[in-house]
Amino acid sequence: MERSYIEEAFKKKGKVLLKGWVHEVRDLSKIRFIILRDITGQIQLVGVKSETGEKAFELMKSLNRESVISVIGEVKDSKQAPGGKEVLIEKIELIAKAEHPLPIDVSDFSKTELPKRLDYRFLDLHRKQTQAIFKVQSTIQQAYMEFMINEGAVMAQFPSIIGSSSEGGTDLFNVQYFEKKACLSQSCQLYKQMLACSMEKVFAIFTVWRAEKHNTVRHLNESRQFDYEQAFADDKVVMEVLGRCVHYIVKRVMELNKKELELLEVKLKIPTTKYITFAQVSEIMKKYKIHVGKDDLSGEAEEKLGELYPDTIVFVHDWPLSGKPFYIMPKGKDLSYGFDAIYKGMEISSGGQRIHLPDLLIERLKAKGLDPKQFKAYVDSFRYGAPMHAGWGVGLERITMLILGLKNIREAVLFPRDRDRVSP
Ligand code: AMO
Repeated sequence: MERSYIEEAFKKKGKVLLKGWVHEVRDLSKIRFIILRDITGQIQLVGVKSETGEKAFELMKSLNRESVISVIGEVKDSKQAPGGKEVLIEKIELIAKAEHPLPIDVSDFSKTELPKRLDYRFLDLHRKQTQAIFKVQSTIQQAYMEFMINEGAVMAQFPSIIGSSSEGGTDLFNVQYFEKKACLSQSCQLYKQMLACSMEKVFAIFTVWRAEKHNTVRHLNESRQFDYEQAFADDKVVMEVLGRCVHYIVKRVMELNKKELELLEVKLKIPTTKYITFAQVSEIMKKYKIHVGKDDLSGEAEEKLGELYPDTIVFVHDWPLSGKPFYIMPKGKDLSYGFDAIYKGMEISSGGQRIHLPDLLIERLKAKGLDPKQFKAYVDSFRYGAPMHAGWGVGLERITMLILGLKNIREAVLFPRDRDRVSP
C-alpha cells in the first residue's frame, strides 16, 4: 500500500497508510487517541480496544511523544475530530522510538528558551512553528531565483576560500591553505564584479563569513547573501531592480505560504519604495533627536525609518564615501554612489555603483589602508574592457527575520554560527 500524506488523507475515503510523528496521546482506557503529524498536517487516530486488537491497543499506550509510527486504518467522518475526519486504526507499527523525557518543550508555544532550542535544533524542527519559518525561507529563495531568472540573470557559484579580504576590515576568518595564508570569503563581491564585466547580469546565493566579535540579535558569523551585479548600470538602476525583487519575494510568500503566515500570525503587505539621501535622513533624525553617525545610520535611525515609512523599502543613497567599502564609486569628494536599503526598520541590503577604473580603484584601496598588491587580479580585471557596473547584496536571514517579524536572527537560520556556537 502506498503512503498517503495527512493532507491527502483528509480528502480520501477507505483505507490509508500514514507515516509520521506522535504529536499527542490521549488514553480514555477503552478508547485511545493519537494525534499524528507529518509535514503536511495533523490527523486524529483512534484505537478502540474491542476493534483494534490487543497488541496494537497496548502499543498505543506506550508511545512517547515524537516517536515515529506507521498506521493503516480507515478514514471516517467525525464531528468531534479536528478537521472533521479521523482514522480508525487497524494496524500500527513503531518505526522509531523517541526517548522520554524530551530535552526541550516541543509544544506549539514552547517554553524552552532559544539557546536551548538551538542546542537541540534537530528536535526544535519537529515544531510546526519552526518548520513554518523554514518553509517561508524556502519560498524566499525560490522567489529570488525565479525573479533573477526572469530578469535574464545568470546564476553563479564563487569560491569560498579566497586570498584577501573582499570587504576590507579586519573581520576575517583565517585559513591555512597549504603553505599560504587564505581566508573564508566575507562576500563574493570581487568575483561577482569580475563576472558581470562579461556576463552582464549575474546572481548568486552565497555563504559569507564575518569574524565580528559582537553578539547581537541581527548579526551572524556565517550568513547567506542574495547577490546581484549588472553591467552598464549605476546605483539608480540596481536600486530599482532591488525594489522589484523584494516586492516579488513578498508577493510569492503571500501566495505560497498562507498557512505558515497564519500559523506565525504574520500579516504582510506588498512593499512600496522610497528614495532618500543620507543627508536628508540626517536632517529628519535631528528632528527626533536620534543620533546618526557621520557615515553610518544607527540602529535607532533605521528603526525610525521603518516607523515613518512602514511596508516600504527605503533606499538611502548618496552615502558618505568614508562609510562605504573601497569598491564603491565616489560621487565628488565626500559622497558615493553607494546605498543601503532599509525595510521594516532594519538594513536588508547594501550596494552601489562600483569602481571599474583601475587607477581610481588603487587610490581607494590605499585610502582604506589596504595593499593594492593583494588585489592585483581584481584590479587587473578592469584593464581589458570592463564596463561600468553596479549591484547589491541582501542578507537571506535578515530578510526572513524581517518578513516574519522574528525578534532574533538566529530563529531564521537552521544551524546558526555565532560567537558562542559552532554546534550542532
Ligand atoms: P554588506 O556587508 O552590507 O554588503 O552585506 C549585505 C547584507 O547582508 C546582510 N549581512 C548580515 N546578515 C547577518 N549577519 C551579518 N554579520 C551580516 N552582514 C551582512 C545584511 C546586509 O545588508 N558586498 C556587499 C554587498 C554589495 O555591495 O553588493 C556586502 O557584503 O542584510
